[in-house]
Amino acid sequence: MIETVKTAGGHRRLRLPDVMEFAKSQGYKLVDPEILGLPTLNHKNERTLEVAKNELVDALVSGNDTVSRQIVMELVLSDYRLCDICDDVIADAFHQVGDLWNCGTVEVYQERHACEIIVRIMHEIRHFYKPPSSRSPLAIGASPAGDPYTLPTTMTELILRENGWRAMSLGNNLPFDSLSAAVRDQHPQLFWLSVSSIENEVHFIEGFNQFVEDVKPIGVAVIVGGRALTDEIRKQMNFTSFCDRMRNLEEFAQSFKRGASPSPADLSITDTDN
Ligand code: B12
Repeated sequence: MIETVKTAGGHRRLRLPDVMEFAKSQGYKLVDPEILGLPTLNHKNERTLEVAKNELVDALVSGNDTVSRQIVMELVLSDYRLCDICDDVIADAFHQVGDLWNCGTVEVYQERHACEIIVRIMHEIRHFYKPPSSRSPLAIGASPAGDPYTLPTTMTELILRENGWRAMSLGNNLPFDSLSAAVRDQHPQLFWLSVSSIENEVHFIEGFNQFVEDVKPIGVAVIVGGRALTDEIRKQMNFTSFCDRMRNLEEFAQSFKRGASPSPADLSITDTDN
């Protein structure tokens, strides 16, 4: 019932994503996750997302990567949806860390270290899901030049991969010319842009609309999100869809599970269409 791989020495081995998929699909709870290299669960203390967020803020601010990992992993191994964990725990914890920094309670190094801890945890969660097959739809994305934020684009990649996409985040701070080259080289069905910070609005809008024009012949759908995209800015941008949180992205991504071919006309999960 669980797929195995044969090692060079002839042993059959269970892979983590296969065990995870089996346990989840059959409704089993992991009793000793440490056997799989995961943190020990604290079963007596099942957390609500709100409690988990507050505990995560404390763990991140004190630079405690072990506790941060335990909090996030326990949620991932429970029945919570990954998109809710991303929106209501990780993103909201960072909003709180930002407020603490803003009022001088948290140092810049603590904020930066918190980002390091969470990026590592997100990369670890990636390995919980089966690697997408070469027939899965391809999505690539990034954040634009002048945008130093790494968490939102990494999170987008994770949610799309969980939902069966071959998703690859190209990173942050990337100029539109280079993003056009990536789309021309890779021919993805979906491109996402996460925008948390805009240096110059006029240049950004011009560059973005030119990018969309450049990649039009490839037929890629362009989905955008991020805190910097105000209503005013969005009105001037020619994207296919806007998602304001990972929950919206999941709604969209789920409709294209299992290698189905997406078309821009299907991208109607937006909170705000233009
Ligand atoms: C970490 C951080 C940084 C780090 C980032 C490091 C890194 N490696 O990423 C660094 C050091 C770069 C930084 C710099 C600055 N920062 Co800062 N930063 C933050 C902080 C604490 C967390 C940001 C984050 O990653 N959040 C987690 C993500 C996942 O949450 P999110 O962005 O809300 O994303 C959600 C949605 O927007 C959506 N989404 C986002 N993108 C996409 C894309 C798609 C496709 C989809 C579907 C959805 C989606 O889904 C996500 C999950 O729900 C925020 C606090 C905050 N409120 O976010 C301040 C914050 C954004 N920073 C702030 C400030 C002031 C600065 C600086 C000006 C500080 C300075 N004096 O230098 C600089 C500006 C840099 C710049 N060029 O913009 C202010 C901004 C205030 C304002 N009104 O604009 C904030 C709000 C802190 C505060 N409370 O004052 N920062």
